[in-house]
Amino acid sequence: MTGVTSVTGVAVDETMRRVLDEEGREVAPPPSVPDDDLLALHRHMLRMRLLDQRMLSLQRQGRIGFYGMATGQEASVTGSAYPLRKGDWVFHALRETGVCLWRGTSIQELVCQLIGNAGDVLQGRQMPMHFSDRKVNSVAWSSVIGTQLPHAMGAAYAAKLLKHDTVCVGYIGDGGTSIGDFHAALNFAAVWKVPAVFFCQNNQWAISVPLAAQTVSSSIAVKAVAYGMPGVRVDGNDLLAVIAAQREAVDRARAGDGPTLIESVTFRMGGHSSSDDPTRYRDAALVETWEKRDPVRRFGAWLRHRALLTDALIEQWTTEINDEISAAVTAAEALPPPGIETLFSDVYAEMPPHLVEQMKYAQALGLGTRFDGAFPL
Ligand SMILES: Cc1ncc(C[n+]2csc(CCOP(=O)(O)OP(=O)(O)O)c2C)c(N)n1
Repeated sequence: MTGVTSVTGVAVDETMRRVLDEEGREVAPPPSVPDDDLLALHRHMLRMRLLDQRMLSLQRQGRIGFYGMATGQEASVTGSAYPLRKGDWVFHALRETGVCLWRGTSIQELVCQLIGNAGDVLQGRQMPMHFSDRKVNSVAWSSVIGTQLPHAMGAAYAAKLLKHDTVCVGYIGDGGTSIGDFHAALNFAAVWKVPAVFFCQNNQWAISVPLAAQTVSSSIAVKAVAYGMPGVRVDGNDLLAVIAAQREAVDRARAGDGPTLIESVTFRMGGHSSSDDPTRYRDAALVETWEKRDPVRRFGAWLRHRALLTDALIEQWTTEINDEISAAVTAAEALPPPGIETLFSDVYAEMPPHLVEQMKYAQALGLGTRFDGAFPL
């Protein structure tokens, strides 16, 4: 183990933790997860993968404006969601919509948000893919990267003051760690010993900027040493290793022992978003190397060694998921834009008379809202 110890005596482990090798063979004891959950976790990663393919195709057909894929990062996303309880809070960004889906958001709700229609839980007020969902404790986020971490830290501080038994997980990318918010959040979180986990998906790229141009630290996990909190480096394409690391950090936070920084080492297989062409700035050979580390295939191989997974099951899931996506798209595309009254609602507990008057006027004119543009991000 390569390790560094902070002045507070907190150890930072820079070894990349693994449970499975790239062929899906055990190299360390797996975390305890019931068989039904193991299958549900695999199905969820497959669902994320198929959803990405279908949504990208929808974007290319001009039926949605913008999409951000998590292809290649399914284990990192799913494994970080699994140890959380229903009442925990997630402060995520573009790459972690799969966390919401795991926690109960439907694909139809996501598609409605991508269109920004009457079925959108955010009522068309956010950019496509800037998804959040109150019913699964996923907090609204902005495009400004890194902002999720101070929000997570603040909410965790509130939870501590209120003596709530909840953990707040703030997600960030490798690029986001260069933002001042990363420092502010980690510093305060450690000083106040709040129940937070900072989960960095190091997917090696911040749009076209590679990690080496982002930081010359030996890892992202090692940055935790300066804040006096544990830093953990985990193979983000190894679902079981991510579950183990996240479970340890979440349990630690819930026990009142303070925050943890997790660096989940993974790779963004696709473009930064549907507006990006990664072939312009990175080698095909690098992408091929990471294709061999596919997280879905790796976990699937382990399940097969244990005789839990079969081709028939994969086929059945693929059909079910594709049908689910098709039905969601059909239903979402049939919905109208958000009602004009949503322009006025949710600002005041009781709408002031002048807004009531304006709303009635807009409704009488039959005004509607519609956005058909493409986003340049
Ligand atoms: C403060 C800020 N600077 C720049 C941008 C433009 N921008 C959007 S996404 C992105 C890269 C983010 O990379 P990373 O944090 O590694 O997360 P990833 O998208 O790879 O998951 C940048 C630079 C932004 N949205 N906010």
